[in-house]
Amino acid sequence: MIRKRILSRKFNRRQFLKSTAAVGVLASTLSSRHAFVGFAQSDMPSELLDAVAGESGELNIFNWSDYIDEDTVPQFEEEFGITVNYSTYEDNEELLAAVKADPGAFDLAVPTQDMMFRMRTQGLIQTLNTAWLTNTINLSAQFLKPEWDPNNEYFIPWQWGTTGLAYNSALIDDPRTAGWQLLFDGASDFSGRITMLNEKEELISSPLKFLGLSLNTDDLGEIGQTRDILLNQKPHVSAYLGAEVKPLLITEDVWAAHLWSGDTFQAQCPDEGGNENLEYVIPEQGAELWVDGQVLLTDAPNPATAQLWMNFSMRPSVNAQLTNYVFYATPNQASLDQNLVDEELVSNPSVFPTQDILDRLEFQLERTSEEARQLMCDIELDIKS
Ligand code: N2P
Repeated sequence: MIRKRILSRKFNRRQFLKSTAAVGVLASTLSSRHAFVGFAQSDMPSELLDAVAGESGELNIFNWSDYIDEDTVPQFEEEFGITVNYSTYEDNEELLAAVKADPGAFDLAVPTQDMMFRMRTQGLIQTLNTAWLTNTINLSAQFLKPEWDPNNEYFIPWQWGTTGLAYNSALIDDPRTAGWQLLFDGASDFSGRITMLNEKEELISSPLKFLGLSLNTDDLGEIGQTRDILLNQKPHVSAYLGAEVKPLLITEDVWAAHLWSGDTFQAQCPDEGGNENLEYVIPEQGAELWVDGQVLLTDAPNPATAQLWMNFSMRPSVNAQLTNYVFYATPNQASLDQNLVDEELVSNPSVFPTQDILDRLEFQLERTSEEARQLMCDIELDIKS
């Protein structure tokens, strides 16, 4: 069969670094020019800076692994004289457990929109001071007043993306790569060579989509059908994990993975020893669309400094730099309008899905049915035990 490339060419980190450096030059020219008139901090209200001055001078950030470019923290530290302690997690459950186990260890974290609901219900996050967050005006319309945060008072979007299928096109030449059938119908053909994401919301969403169902269904019969699919697949799954699959995809120990868009492109990146045979597919049956956002933890020791960071992250140049490095999509419309995001990313529908693709995608919302939630926990237990 003729193998159709999903990506016209592979992302190239060197090229991104070049464009990032160019942005850096522009930004520093601007800030030194405007520093004269106080530009560098003009987007930070003086009440915010005063509140920051009364805090410890440190900031404790808890974020997903491989989700920031290497210059962002040093830039913030240098501009504001803050020391950042940066820790990472691999999925939302790990984040939740860590925040509960050690309240006060972190100032801010970056859950996915559906985990934000859970954290809010459990009293783990607090409202933001929206008057301090002047750069919210830079956000794209779809992230202003979203269903999960109608007043933009809890959740400052960081990056967004999709959860789909990563596979090695040199090892798998199979029409089932068009969708979820590769990981389910094809599981026995690639036994021991496939991995699935660990978190139950993502794990159960994939067979729901494979069945043509909504990933937000509360119907117990529909959710129940995923149990058999996942149990049949289980003997062939080598692990349930997230970003840690990247080195295994690169070495070709794993041939196909249930994975997020940007992490797949990172594993593919030739300048970092990536594997250029990797492809990313948004399955034809549809998939999950998500946004990860920054939340202020209830026991944050430095709440003003955390909001200084959030406002900084919404500067067009800062958010574009993240996207250019991590290969996820920016929620910052001003970054796009100012052409700060590399064209190769903007024009790639696997990174910024076009409307016809978006029509097949769904955000995971709060599951209100207690029975449905319980059933998902039972299924997870069956799969993981
Ligand atoms: C970053 C993964 C974030 C994607 N490595 C999950 N929302």
